[in-house]
Amino acid sequence: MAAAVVVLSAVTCAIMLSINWNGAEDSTAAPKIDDLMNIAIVLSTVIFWIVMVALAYALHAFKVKPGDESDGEPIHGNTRLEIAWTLVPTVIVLFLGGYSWKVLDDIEQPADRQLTVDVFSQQYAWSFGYPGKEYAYSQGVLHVPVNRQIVFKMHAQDVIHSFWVPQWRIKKDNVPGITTTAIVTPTKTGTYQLICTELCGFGHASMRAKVVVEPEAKWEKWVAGLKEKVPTPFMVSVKQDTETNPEPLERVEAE
Ligand SMILES: [Cu+2]
Repeated sequence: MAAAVVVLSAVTCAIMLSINWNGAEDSTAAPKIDDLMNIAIVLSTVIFWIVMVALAYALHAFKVKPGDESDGEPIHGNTRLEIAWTLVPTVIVLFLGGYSWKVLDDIEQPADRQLTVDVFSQQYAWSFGYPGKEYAYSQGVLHVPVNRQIVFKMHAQDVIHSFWVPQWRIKKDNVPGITTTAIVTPTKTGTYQLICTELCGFGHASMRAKVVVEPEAKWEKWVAGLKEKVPTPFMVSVKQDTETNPEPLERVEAE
């Protein structure tokens, strides 16, 4: 049985780990999150096969004999086994919890020269505000500089949406009334898709935006060329958002 678990786990892990689940790793967070996911895959695969092999063995070994109509024997249980199947999952869950905590902490470590970008989500569109540049505003397209830590402040206008650029790995819900934050450091230039990944209504599937990661000088030029300013209702929504984000208040008053 142990040999069966080892062989089946090895084959399944080889297949699962060879698949590139989330595309290129284009942020500092991506390799860390992929490592975490790979560890979770290996652990779940081994547990899956322990359960399956034990189940197959039990189905075969304890099958009732033909003609046997008697009740099963009353069995008290197996204390050692029960302790084992309580302790082992507890240790695994605590390990994964602790490891995830460390990964998230690493990813969110504040870097020098953070850049804050406001993200406005509504049924079914994304738009963006660039502070420090007189609240320059872009709709449907997000530009960010490469190799700079970006703090995305999310402001949902109606229902819950979720911010996700697969190649960055980071995914964050946008919740009405609350400012949620996602911290991302893109490491490669290129064009990506921002995808809404929380079912938000009829047009959810088409709620996407273009993301351009470019060298900082090019990004500055692009922001400087933006004509629109963040519309007042959006600035108000920033103000109405959570009390944990006092910074935008001044920006509303400044407007
Ligand atoms: Cu959506």
